Formats: sequence, C-alpha cells, structure tokens
Amino acid sequence: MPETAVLPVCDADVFSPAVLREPEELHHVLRSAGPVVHLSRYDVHALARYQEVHAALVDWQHFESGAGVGLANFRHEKPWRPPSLLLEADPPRHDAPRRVLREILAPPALRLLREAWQQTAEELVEHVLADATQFDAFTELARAFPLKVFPDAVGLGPDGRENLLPYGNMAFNSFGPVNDLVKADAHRVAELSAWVRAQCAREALAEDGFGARIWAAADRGDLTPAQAPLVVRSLLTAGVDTTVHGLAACLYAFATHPEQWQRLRERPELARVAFDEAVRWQSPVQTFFRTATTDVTIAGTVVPEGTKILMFLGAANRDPDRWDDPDRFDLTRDPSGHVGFGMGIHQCVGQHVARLEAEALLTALARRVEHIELTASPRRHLNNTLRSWASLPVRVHPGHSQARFR
Ligand code: OVM
Repeated sequence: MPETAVLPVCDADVFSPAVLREPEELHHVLRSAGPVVHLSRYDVHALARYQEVHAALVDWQHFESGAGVGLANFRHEKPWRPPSLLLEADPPRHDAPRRVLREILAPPALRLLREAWQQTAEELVEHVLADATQFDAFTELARAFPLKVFPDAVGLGPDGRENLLPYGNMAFNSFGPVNDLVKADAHRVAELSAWVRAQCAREALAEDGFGARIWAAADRGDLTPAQAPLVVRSLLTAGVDTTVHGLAACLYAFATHPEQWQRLRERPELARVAFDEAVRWQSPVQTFFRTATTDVTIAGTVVPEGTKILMFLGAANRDPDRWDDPDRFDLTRDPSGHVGFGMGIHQCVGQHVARLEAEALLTALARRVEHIELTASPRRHLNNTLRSWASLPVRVHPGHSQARFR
C-alpha cells in the first residue's frame, strides 16, 4: 500500500486584503508546500499546482459544483440566491442550460455582432483620445466598452444598468468568506437582486438579444419556463465584471510591457492571443471551489467526501512546472491550456463574447496609439474572487494609423 502523504497546512487568510491585493507570494507558498494543502483557517483543501487544478476541473464526477463553487457548502447552508443552473449545477441538471447558452454564445451566433462592436470600439477610442492623452484606462476603456456593447446584446432595457457591476461584484464576493468585502454590500443584496430578477423576465428583454434567444429555447421546450430567467441571470452575473477586469488586465499588461504593445501593433491579429495571455497572466477569476463527492485521492492524499476544495486558477496559470518564465506577459507564447476560463464541462461559456470584446477594443486602440504607459500606480479594487481594478492611469502617444490597419 502506498504511504499516505503528510498533508501540509497553511494558516494564512487566503481572502485577506493583503493576499487579494498581491496574491503571487501566497501562490508560490501553496505550490511549494505540496500538491494539496490544508487551509486551517477555513478548514478546506487547496490546489495551486497546474496539474492538480486541471485534473480537478475536468473531473466533475469527483469534484462537484452543485454544493456551490464558493466557500459556503449548499448541503448545509442556504445559498444567498437560487443556485445558478450552470455554475452551481452538475450533470444531468447542468446539461440543458449549458447546451442552450453554448449555442447562443457560440462564434457563429456572434458573427453579426462583430462589425457593430468594432465600430463602437473605434468610436470610443476616438472619443477618449480626442479629449485627452492622459486618462484612466480602467474607467474610460476597460469599464466603458463592455457596458456599451454587452447589455444591448443581451437586450436589457435602458434603466438601472448601473446596477450590473455592483451586482457582479457582490456575486463574486459571495464565493469567499463573509468578510468585510461581503458585509460592505450586504445592505444592497435585496435591492440589486430584485433589479436583476426583474430584468430576466421575458417582457423586460428586447426581441433580438441573447435574453430573447434564451426565452425562445424555453418556447421550443429546450428549457422549462422556470429555467429561462435563471439562465438570463447567469449572463447578467458572469458577463460584465469578468470582461471589464479581463480588458483591464490587457491594458495593464500592455502599459507595463511596451515591447509587447509594439508586437501587437505590428500584428494586430495577435489581439485574441494577447487577451488569452492576459487572462493567463492576471487570472481575472482567481479562484473557485469544488466539493468532493466521495473520498478522493489527490497525489497520494485522501480528501474526505464532502470536503470543500479551493482551486487557485491564478497560481496554476503561473506554475513554473507548466509555463516557461510564467511571470512574463509574452505574446510569443501559446497561452492555450490556461485555466483562467476554467476547463472541462464548466469552462467559461461566454469566452467567445469576451474575446470578441477584447479583439474590438485592442485593435481599435492599436490602430491609434503608438505607446501606452502608466502615469501613476494603478489601484486595485478588492474582491474575494476577481482580480479587479479601480483605476489604471495612463498616458498614450497617439500615432498615425498604420497601413496594415487600413
Ligand atoms: C452564473 C455564474 C457563472 C459564472 C460565474 C459567475 C458570479 C456566475 O451562472 O451565475 O460568477
């Protein structure tokens, strides 16, 4: 019989402000400690190496999502909202909602949006540059652009869109412990949830958006009428903050790696690779949990049935055993295989939407900007799950449009 491995223990608060602000040191400690680490403060197990994170992500039979993908165990604790039919469900319940949303957000279904989004990106960049060459790239670009295109694509009405980011921020905080970040927003849970719920109704949605297509799936019998609003809710929960902070990761990467910006300007078709490399490098979604469905052995350690397992996507995405020079943001590497969008049956269903947004914004910017640099330290916004931003002060040198862009 193989010897049982000694389980390393880490007593750090992995959701403390210091860790959320700068997680790299903790990631290094956890990867070095062993393939599985007990986090004594929360009594959960942690995976931070690429191999184990990847293996857990693709093994939904042993690592379930239905007990919640946050710290709270839905077997014992009442969730703060009805569980997501996608994120917080396992096969077979997960399958129909997933199939429906996958079709609606697949590349062929997005082709019609491409030109309009490119145009919107060109106008936004033009407008920002006309105003100033120094600005906040987080608020003016990374935050502004998704809000210009995504709510319209869903078919949301005009009122209350300012609730989208606060709702997403709340949802992503809710995967962590009930710390100060969660408490700070507690007074808005009812109001924001009610607004989101109202937007998910058929009557609230335009006739030609993602939302209407979800309701059409219910009309065809591919979803029940009770499932449709919850699938719309997934779009509103997972589709805004993620892309905002993903785009911010790109802009931060380029502002701090001028030679990579030159590479993108020379070859704008690298925009999509650049986005994936930025997602690998920053991992906008840092962590998710699973729950062990049986006693499960991970690298020689038996993890008991019912244990919450915290997967550090950001640590896996910089594991030196998987990536050469992992801390480098580098457009010449192949970032595919990163777990920033997860992996397996729950892998981000909106990733093609996110890539399309990134491609539009980055190419519009590359066309007009020769150089982008930080003018002050960027400010992080702290969230229990998202590696997020408050500001990204930059100066740009507008350049002449290059021939290859015309
Ligand atoms: C959801 C969902 C999916 C992915 C991420 C997420 C808040 C939510 O289905 O509601 O984060």
